Amino acid sequence: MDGSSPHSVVVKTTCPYCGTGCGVDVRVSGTTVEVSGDPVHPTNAGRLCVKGSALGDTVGPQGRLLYPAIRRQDGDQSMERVSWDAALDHVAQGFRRIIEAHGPDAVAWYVSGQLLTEDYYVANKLAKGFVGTANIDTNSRLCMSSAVAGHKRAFGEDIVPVAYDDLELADLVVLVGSNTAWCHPILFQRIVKEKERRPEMKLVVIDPRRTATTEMADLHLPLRPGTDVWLFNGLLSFLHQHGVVDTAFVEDHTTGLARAMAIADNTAGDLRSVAAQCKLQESALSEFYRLFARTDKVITAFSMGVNQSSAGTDKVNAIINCHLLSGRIGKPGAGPFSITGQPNAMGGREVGGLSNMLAAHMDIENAQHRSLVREFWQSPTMADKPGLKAVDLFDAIDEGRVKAVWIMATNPVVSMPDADKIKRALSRCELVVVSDVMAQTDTTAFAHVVLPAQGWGEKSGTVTNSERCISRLRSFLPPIGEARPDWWALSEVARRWGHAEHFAYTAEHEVFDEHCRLTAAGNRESGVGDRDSGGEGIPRFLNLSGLVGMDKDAYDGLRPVRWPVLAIPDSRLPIPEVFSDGRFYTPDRRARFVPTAPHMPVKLVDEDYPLVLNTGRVRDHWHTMTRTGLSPRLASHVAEPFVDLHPQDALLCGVREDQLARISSRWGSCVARVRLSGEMQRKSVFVPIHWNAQFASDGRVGSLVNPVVDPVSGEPEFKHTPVRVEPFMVAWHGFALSRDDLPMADAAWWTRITGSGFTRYELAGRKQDGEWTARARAMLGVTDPDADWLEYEDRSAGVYRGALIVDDRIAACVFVSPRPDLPSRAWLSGLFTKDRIEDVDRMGLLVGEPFERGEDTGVTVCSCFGVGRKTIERAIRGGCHTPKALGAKLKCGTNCGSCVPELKSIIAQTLVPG
Ligand SMILES: Nc1nc2c(c(=O)[nH]1)N[C@H]1C(S)=C(S)[C@@H](COP(=O)(O)OP(=O)(O)OC[C@H]3O[C@@H](n4cnc5c(=O)[nH]c(N)nc54)[C@H](O)[C@@H]3O)O[C@H]1N2
Ligand SMILES: Nc1nc2c(c(=O)[nH]1)N[C@H]1C(S)=C(S)[C@@H](COP(=O)(O)OP(=O)(O)OC[C@H]3O[C@@H](n4cnc5c(=O)[nH]c(N)nc54)[C@H](O)[C@@H]3O)O[C@H]1N2
Ligand code: SF4
Ligand SMILES: [Mo]
Repeated sequence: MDGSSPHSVVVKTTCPYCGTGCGVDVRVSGTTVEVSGDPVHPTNAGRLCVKGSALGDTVGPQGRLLYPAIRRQDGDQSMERVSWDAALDHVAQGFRRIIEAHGPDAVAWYVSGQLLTEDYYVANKLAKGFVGTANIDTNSRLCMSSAVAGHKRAFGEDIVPVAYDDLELADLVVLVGSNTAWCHPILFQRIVKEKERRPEMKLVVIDPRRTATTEMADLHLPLRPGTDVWLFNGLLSFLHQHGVVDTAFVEDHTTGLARAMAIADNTAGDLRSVAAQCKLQESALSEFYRLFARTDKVITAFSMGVNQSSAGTDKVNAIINCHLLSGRIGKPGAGPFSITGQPNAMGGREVGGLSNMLAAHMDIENAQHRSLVREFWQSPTMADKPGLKAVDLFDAIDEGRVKAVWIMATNPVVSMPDADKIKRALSRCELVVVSDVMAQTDTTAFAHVVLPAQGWGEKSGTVTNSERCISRLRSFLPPIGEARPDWWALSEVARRWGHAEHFAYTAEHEVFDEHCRLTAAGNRESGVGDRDSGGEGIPRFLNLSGLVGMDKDAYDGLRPVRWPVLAIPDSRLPIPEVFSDGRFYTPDRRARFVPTAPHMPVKLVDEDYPLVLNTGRVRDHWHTMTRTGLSPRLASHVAEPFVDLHPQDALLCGVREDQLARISSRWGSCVARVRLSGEMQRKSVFVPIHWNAQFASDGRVGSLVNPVVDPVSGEPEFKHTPVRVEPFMVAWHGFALSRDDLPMADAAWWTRITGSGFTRYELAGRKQDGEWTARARAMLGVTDPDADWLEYEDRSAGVYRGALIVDDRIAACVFVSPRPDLPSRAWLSGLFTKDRIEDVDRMGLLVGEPFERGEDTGVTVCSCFGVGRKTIERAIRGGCHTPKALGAKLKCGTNCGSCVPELKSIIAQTLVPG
């Protein structure tokens, strides 16, 4: 904290969204929280993307889980508020009863990369060291467990060998299965900025879809989904054939080349067959291979298009193989780079949050590692075999083998594959405990006990970003309701089980210190140039010995620091580039080439399910929307769930743009608005992951997803599920904006988002009986016959408009049509900010469009400055033909830059003649 005056205290903290890990400066005055980028944070140097900039909108009490509660066993089974003591007694007794009767493996934890390192450490220690079960898995299983498995196979330890600075040093950045522009915006901006400075730097994007990221690329390879292993085997073969081999490095520091090479040559030995397999143009593929071959400083960065696949771990190793062969690893500006999704995905890996890991980068299956950790923890009953991975864990709950589960900081009813099965599993489970910050989520609906956790701004601890940089989250707000830190709740249960002295933490820094000491324990890698263990100990690159012994003040003052942090006598010595000495963490200290035999992930596409479902993220929402759903600024960029298809597939499925469609797989179905963006290849459809029962009647795409997993990592195949798409037939489309919450009884389909001073509902229904006045008034809850009620109806056309005015302000409005051609929401939203509705506004409401030209700004494109598409189109027609010119006139794209790719594409579309 640094305070120049008592009125402007700045708290330095870290953004709780993506794994980029930007530093945030917070100023609190009264009830307003102002955020800006931390100018001295090494990650973002003062910048924030739109989600980061809108953090202030998400810290209020709205929707928060305020008190612990237990489900009543009788009557309506509602949740009853109880004291923390009573709730924790209930949890401790319930778990103990099940452990005593059925053994430790009958209980489980399902945790999250959104926990802080301190929470994660305590959860892992409690389960593995004091209950004696490794049934603690995390949503990181769904996210980057393939990267972890790939790193371990190749390097012997889960090490990310690249830092963000390397991206700026690289001459070629290859992004594989990563929509970085939307999902890691500040990282992407760093690449784009560097490319502007050095136009010779090249960006290649490998993604079946056209995305905001491909929009900025020099070369986009829209490969057939799931064919990455062929593509990188082909590259390995190509490099070998063209002599791009670092022979000295390969001979001295690797093993396994011959087998990996044989597989690559056999499966992808010639360009033509790879191009055919990946459905790419041979010329484009060859351009990429040649570019890769001739560029020394190349980084291959990858995320969910690689990891979330039944061939995920092989995809990772196929990429790493190419870097090992060319010796492009352990050098500035070169290496394979797994970009992590969640703010603390990396911290979770450090404390061993996955069910097949131990703590501090040690292995649960290694007896020497186990005994070190057992001794360190003074553990009475140490788990000695890997626990269940997420998909298996919920199967075990479904089958009654696991009878109690404690879910923390994740929403599996939405985010797991085959998500309807998760509902069934939780409804059968004897004891479901959920720790969350929000009261109503699809998962808390199944809880027997809910425990309120502290949210961002309240909680305190550390997170580690994609480049191994540890940053502090600092609290700057008092906890809301009775919210407590997650590590505290876990420690209190441990205390009730008689382990008080081992969980006697009074504050976060004590947990962090213990974690740092464990990374140093038995880790003889204590200095630069002295990487040998001398035959003793357990050498690990993860080493935080330099952070051991911090008291609260030192911890509070901790600046962002990238590990390893070594306690060496001369701490000014620079930390070596990872692997720069060519020594890895396998028993023989050599890296491994891993043979990767390609196979198609999707075997099930057939006449019934002819399309491949790809799922992923949109720019302004975060996962299940529990927090971004609170921000009007973030809500309007993409206001509804959509299904994006190729126009020809849409034709074949009988669905039309802007109509609704049902998407079904063998596992489940959802309903979304049809979009024909031109970004999809034939046979592929894309649906965003964010919508769920809190925000839509039928929007949970997780219910469709094939629960098949990668055989090595256990990561599910989120990107390729066979589906079909059909029209969702309705008689009317509509929307309502209302200051009060509305019941959705009249609609066959609805979605809901937050606006400034209102909630916006998109609606569709089956019953069209012409009685719209009564229906509309009932929908908006208008009972007073003398209410100031405006309406327009054209019965023959099926068009209806109604608005309620209270004290000269608009209170609610509803618009209905047989087609989705409804009035502009942007214009109507603006009316809710007016203190007084004028006559022209009343007329506009009746006519269904603004009376004054220019009042309709259109759908939000730039969320930072609230600039809409129509405003942008007008400026383009007025002569602004570059994103820069638009930025100069309207400011759009000049803050976080996430909308620049969209600005480019709007310019192209607007300037097309006709
Ligand atoms: N706005 C926003 N940002 C986020 C998040 C969020 O919810 N919202 N979540 C965070 C988290 S936890 C994560 S994990 C990251 C995810 O970040 P990303 O991985 O960038 O995001 P996704 O949209 O899941 O998928 C990435 C891309 O993989 C492509 N893809 C699908 N199949 C294949 C394939 O077979 N091969 C290849 N090469 N590509 C394929 C998809 O078309 C998609 O564009 O984002 C983080 N950042
Ligand atoms: N179809 C499909 N499904 C996917 C993916 C995909 O690409 N496609 N991606 C997968 C990936 S990569 C990920 S990471 C997951 C994410 O999926 P989830 O983890 O299920 O999503 P979130 O909405 O982030 O859930 C976090 C929950 O924790 C709460 N919370 C926030 N902070 C705290 C805290 O400090 N303590 C506690 N106790 N609770 C807190 C939030 O309110 C929220 O309810 O989704 C996965 N599911
Ligand atoms: S890129 Fe955006 S969401 Fe990610 S950490 Fe930075 S500000 Fe937060
Ligand atoms: Mo993730």
